[in-house]
Amino acid sequence: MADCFVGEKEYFPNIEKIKYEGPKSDNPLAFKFYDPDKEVGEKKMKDHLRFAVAYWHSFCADGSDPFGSATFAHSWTVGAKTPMEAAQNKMDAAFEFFTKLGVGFYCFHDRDMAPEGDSPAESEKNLFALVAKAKKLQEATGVKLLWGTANLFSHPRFMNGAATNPEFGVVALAAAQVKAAIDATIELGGQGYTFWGGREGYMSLLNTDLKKEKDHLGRFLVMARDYARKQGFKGVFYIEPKPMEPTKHQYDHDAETVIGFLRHHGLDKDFRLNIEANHAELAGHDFVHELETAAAAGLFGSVDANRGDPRNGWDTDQFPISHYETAMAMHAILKAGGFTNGGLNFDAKIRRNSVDPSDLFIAHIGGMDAFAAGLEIADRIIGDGKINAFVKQRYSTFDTGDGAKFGKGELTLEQLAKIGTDGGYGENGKNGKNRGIGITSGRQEHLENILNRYMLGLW
Ligand code: XLS
Ligand code: CA
Ligand code: CA
Repeated sequence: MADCFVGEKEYFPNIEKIKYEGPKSDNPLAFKFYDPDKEVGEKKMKDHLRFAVAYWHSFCADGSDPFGSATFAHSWTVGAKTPMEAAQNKMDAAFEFFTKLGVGFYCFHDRDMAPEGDSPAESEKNLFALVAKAKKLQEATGVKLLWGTANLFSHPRFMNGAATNPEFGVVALAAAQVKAAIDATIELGGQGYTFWGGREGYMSLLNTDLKKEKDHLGRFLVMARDYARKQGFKGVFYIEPKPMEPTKHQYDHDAETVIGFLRHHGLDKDFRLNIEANHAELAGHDFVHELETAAAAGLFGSVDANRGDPRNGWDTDQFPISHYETAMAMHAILKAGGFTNGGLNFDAKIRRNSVDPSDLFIAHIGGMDAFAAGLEIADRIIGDGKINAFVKQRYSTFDTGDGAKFGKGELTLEQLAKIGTDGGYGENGKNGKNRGIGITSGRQEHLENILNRYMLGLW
């Protein structure tokens, strides 16, 4: 497969480019639903879904967890004489993987790509050596950068936070890292830059000045935005909400919280939300709730595609497999106009006992198929129109007359109250057909049954 790897060594030698073989295929290394060039509505599947691979889980994680050591023996680290050599090999493996899988994008943290040096200057030098290589590999393969970010949570210096750290020196070191990661993202033509507030939160209010920390976070993001724009960054900034873990409380708690924060700091023109399914679950929300909340504010941007485990409340970052969830998500995304700069980034990791090199491919294939199926179901929902027509009809009393005036803000409370008393809407049980106005079925079960027919293609 000489066209699928550009380094000297092939890291996945027994795996060929993954092809679409359809739902009846028994081949675990083939797509069952994701047919990249298939037209769905007005776009090809690949342009709707804009899949990205997460560098960190796929090429950096070693299978260790709090109870046990590494289980993955990555072929790209074996035999490397220095951390920089290992990082170069890892990048060859990553681009071979992207190409064989057939994704258009990837996402990375600075420290995924290059090892930390002995000083900020050395760390930056390491990063830019790898950025130069990534640039060549992007050109050779056509794979693009969806977004870049800085890892402001792994190093012990960030144990009390980065932009919200109680020590100024740590905030300054975080700035050095963010500045370099923004430069790297610009150099690689990144379409976005993400802030996930790794440890921007608190473990105890007894030792925390909450107001100061939140002010510092806002100030830091304004500075980062201004710097990136000055350097010519045209992409989108994202905040990725998460309610907890690793801190007890993260300031970017959920979509609604982040929307308020962005507006408060005047960041809502430059920032959008990157919604992660597992984080929604940790916040006690459905994935689709977070997507619709972001979209309703005009701030939907991108997605970290994964799933949690509803039984344990951890950030397990498993690959998405539920067609119900992906259908609801794609319906929300299509209603919001689809992706522009964003995409579906698989922020997901294989389990630590998935040690066969093919497992990484199979996991991504499953996730891509789940979203392709979700896209088709969402397209049926929209194309057939029954559900959306019901919703439109449900609010139709606001389309004309006084209802429309209310929507446009053309009524005072006195006027609205007068319509209530004199407008002929009746009292309970008198003018309404049944038990009075407002006693109208929400038809939830009926709509759920329609959805299930779309799910199975039996509409
Ligand atoms: C961790 C986050 C992280 C961000 C990128 O929970 O999901 O991986 O997506 O820093
Ligand atoms: Ca994430
Ligand atoms: Ca996560």
